[in-house]
Amino acid sequence: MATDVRTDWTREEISEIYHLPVLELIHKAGIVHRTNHDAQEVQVCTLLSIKTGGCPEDCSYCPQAARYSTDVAVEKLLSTERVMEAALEAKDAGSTRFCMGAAWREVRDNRDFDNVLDMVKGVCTLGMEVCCTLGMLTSEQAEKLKQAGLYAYNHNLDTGEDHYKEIISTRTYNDRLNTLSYVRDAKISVCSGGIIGLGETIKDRIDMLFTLSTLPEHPESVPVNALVPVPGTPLEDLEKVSVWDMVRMIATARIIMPKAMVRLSAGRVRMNTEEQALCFLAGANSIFAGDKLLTTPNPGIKSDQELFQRLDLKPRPAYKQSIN
Ligand code: SAM
Ligand code: DTB
Ligand code: SF4
Repeated sequence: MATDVRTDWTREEISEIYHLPVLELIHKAGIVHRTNHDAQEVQVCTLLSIKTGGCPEDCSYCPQAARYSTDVAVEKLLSTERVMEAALEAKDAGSTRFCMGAAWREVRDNRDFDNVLDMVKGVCTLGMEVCCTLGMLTSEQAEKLKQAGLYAYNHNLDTGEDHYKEIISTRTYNDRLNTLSYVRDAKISVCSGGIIGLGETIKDRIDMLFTLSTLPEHPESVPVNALVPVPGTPLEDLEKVSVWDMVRMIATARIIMPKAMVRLSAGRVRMNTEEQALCFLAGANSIFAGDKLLTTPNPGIKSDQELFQRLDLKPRPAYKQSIN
């Protein structure tokens, strides 16, 4: 029962779950979580920005969009050596997934892409799950990434379809969905989630969860980010989302996509141990470690070690599947 994977959820059903009394919601999500995963395990992932800033898109939350004036300095693509150093360091610090991010609208078939393929091959040899987030792809580019050994591709829906237009004008929701389908067709593991705190309504959140959970197959990985408001971006003054909103989002994702890894992603710098514990109780089972996400601060390794000790958590191994 709790392990049924359904792709025919309705918005009404999702809304009903989202609006359950919050402790009831956490309890239900906890049962689904324990039926499908070892709830003591949390996967530790590391992000690396391999190409920073100067992005032509207008995502209104993003410090890397060229059109906003932020503190982010534009950098060209890192060398494969630099990337390998960072990946080794991440592995030594206990990470089992390494995600390389580029501030690109889309991948172009040029030398930079060839270099990224080399980076993927290199990081693969370390036995970590290799993930990339490079913007839009064609199906041929997805194939090439697969052949290089890419395990997962991150491409977020960010918010519900109606709200999307308020946040980004330089591409459409359908563009995002197309890339996700090329990734799926290339047999690459799909990572797709969103951000809360973009001024969206609860209906927008439910719309996003509906789209994710009614894809032909659920994403294997669903990051839930809280907006990190960055000075200079249009969303710099938006209010911090309440931890209860984060909990509702995580728990609902856990219940409707029981086997997915639900990642407590951006926003942990503004959460204390107790708040993060609530997110794990609600079914989150992964974090990004290291003192930087792509460009914004994240809790350091030491504070995460304390978090794991305090909450009796253990790192989840690479490539581990859900149980049942
Ligand atoms: N350029 C590629 C793209 O947009 O698909 C990949 C990198 S982009 C920075 C990856 C994701 O980071 C975005 O889809 C968004 O969900 C998240 N992100 C960016 N800025 C953020 C912020 N200020 N707060 C929270 N999440 C953010
Ligand atoms: C995701 O959903 N969150 C991560 C990862 N996927 C690429 C990125 C968060 C970025 C936060 C803003 C920054 O550090 O630039
Ligand atoms: Fe560019 Fe990605 Fe930032 Fe949008 S989220 S501006 S596509 S780097």
